[in-house]
Amino acid sequence: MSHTIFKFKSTLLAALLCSATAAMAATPASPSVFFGPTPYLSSSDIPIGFYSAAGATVLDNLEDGSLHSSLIGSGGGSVLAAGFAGIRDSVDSDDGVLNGTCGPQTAGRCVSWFNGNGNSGATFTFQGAGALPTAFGLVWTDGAGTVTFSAMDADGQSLGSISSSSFPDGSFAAGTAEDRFFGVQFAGGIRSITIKNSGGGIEVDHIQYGQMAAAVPEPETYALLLAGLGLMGAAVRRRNRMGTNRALD
Ligand SMILES: [Ca+2]
Ligand SMILES: [Ca+2]
Ligand SMILES: [Ca+2]
Repeated sequence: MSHTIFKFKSTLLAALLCSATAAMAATPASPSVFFGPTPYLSSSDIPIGFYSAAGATVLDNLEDGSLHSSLIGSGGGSVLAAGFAGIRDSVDSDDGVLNGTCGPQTAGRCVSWFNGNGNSGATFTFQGAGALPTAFGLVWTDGAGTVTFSAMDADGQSLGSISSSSFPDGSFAAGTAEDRFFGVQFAGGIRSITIKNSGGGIEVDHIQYGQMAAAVPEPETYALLLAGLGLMGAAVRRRNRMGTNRALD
């Protein structure tokens, strides 16, 4: 008899634990989180909390004249190498000195990604081996009008977008005070990011990705886990007591 009761309780406990696990699994993936636009003069301006403690896996400043092999750039632009001295606008630190500029006055350095059509913008798609990035960003360095940053998940579904028109200074020189970081985190993996602006051309730099810090479980998940553990503890206590009673009988 007691064996049957124990078996019933074990089944009940297993069912309860299963339902708690199912509830955890059924919790929708955390939504995407957008970062920026925030001022960016060097990699030390990556927003706190954007990457896990390991930092960026790849941060491409384009100074070697090509896009990192784990990325495909599309939208009509390309790496803007030497020869476009009048319009290059790179991240400030890429010439080795934080001085409010990185551009034509610095021979052979200050390389950016440029598209003469800001409306087409620039898309960077991850094509590397292994898991998709869960944190993916870049730095907008020049353009005009309203700037819009968006992202796609592994299946090509939109992860949303953010827009702002408050920071472009309307100058095509290499000033860096307007330069802004944009990024997105998504635990389910990010396939690509896109940035566009509604006026003029567009320049970007410091295309970068990595893994976001592990998500902190929601309070409801903790409650379910604790409830499951509590049930298990109660069942064990009851089983021990029954065992003691039987021994006394
Ligand atoms: Ca500089
Ligand atoms: Ca650069
Ligand atoms: Ca700029």
